[in-house]
Amino acid sequence: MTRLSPETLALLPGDVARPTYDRGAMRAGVVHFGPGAFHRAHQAAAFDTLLAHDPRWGITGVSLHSQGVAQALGPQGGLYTLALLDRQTRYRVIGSIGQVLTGKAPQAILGAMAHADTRIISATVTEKGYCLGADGALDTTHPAITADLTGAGNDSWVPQSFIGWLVQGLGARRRAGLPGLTVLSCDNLTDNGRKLEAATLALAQQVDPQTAAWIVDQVCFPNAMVDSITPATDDALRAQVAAATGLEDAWPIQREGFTQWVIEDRFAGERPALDLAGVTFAADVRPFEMAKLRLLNGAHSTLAYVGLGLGHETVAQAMQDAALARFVERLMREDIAPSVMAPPGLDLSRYIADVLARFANPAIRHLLSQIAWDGSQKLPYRLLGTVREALEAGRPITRLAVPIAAWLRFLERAARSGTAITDPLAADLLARASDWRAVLAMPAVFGTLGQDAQLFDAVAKAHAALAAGQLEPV
Ligand code: CS2
Repeated sequence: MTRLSPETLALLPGDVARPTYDRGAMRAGVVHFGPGAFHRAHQAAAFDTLLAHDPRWGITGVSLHSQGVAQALGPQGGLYTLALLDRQTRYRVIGSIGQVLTGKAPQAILGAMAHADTRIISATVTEKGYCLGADGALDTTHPAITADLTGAGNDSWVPQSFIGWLVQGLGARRRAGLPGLTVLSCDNLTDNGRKLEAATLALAQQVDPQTAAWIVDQVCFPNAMVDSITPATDDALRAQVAAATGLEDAWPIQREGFTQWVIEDRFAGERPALDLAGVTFAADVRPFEMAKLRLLNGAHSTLAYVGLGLGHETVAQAMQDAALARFVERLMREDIAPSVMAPPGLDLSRYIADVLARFANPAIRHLLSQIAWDGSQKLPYRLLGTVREALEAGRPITRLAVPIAAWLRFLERAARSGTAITDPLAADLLARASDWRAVLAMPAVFGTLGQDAQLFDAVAKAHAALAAGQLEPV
């Protein structure tokens, strides 16, 4: 079968959307770390829309630790197909990614970051890519950060961590006399821009104080909230895309029709006109982040750990389980919503109903096991902040303890059956998993909350209820 590429674009059927701009005239205004599915489903599509108006906002992707994306997109000239899963699936070929660099070419990465065309360095490196401790600050005991703390303030240093790369890339810009730029985090962390700013400065102050001062002066780190459900690519999608487009695509992407991107209006220099692609610029993104992380992602992780325990495979299947769907809705409405400050103009009750309808969408096969990845990194942002605030306000945490207990049981099952889990703390978690109390005592995940007697009690009850096949402790 013929491969998707700039030369074969014209073979696409008329109903498949494709770049309407001259890709040859595209310049790379963005260097993006982590060009995985979430980025390619969402931000790259927004820039693809913007490129029809302004050729300066192409993207150079950077995959530090894997070759897969570069290998898939290289022969396709950066092109890939996005399947939009609505009542009727629509297909769109995205052209905004010009090239993908890998960690094997550090000088090329540095060259891209310190290029005059680059105005934004953005990231979807997932929670663990930030190397933060439970307090949200840079974890200086993290092996990649320990290595980067010996980094030199010159162009030959090859950093290990994403934070190290930011310090190095921004340092190279400073040394080249280039202006600062905007560093845009698009990951699911509360206060993502501020946390990234603090972590970058913490490392820069140690290894390159001149660059640290320059960052304070010249670089902005807006907060941002990104939302679109993006199930991982599988062979079924590859086959579906081949059938619909007539071309072979090594790595197509799929996402739900819904998409939202809210960016804090805090740019260094020019702000791209992403509003043309439906992006909202807001003075304060925190209320949007909080509503999304606590309600949507909190409920997602609950469905994942409780649902897997009940033998469900996908989010939509778990939502068909009436008792589980009812439990998740009550959790959102009665336990999470009171800790969420609604963004201006957003009706929380309506938001909850919309999120639940998105979860129930039968057109989306979103594996619970995908959401269950990296629990130690996700739970603090998705559920533990809500628990902490509920405790402070004297609200009950009976139901909030259920997803925590379900995660502990998920770890227990994995340890017992010898199944590998994806989590940067996997070894420690699995070593402790046979006794949930030992996991709850891990400060790297629970901070001081692990010592809270009320939480301990609620988790014990939830754990016992789940073991007895009940969702709610009585
Ligand atoms: C999911 C998210 O995998 C997960 O942990 O909860 O990726 C979720 O689909 C997105 O945040 C939705 O915007």
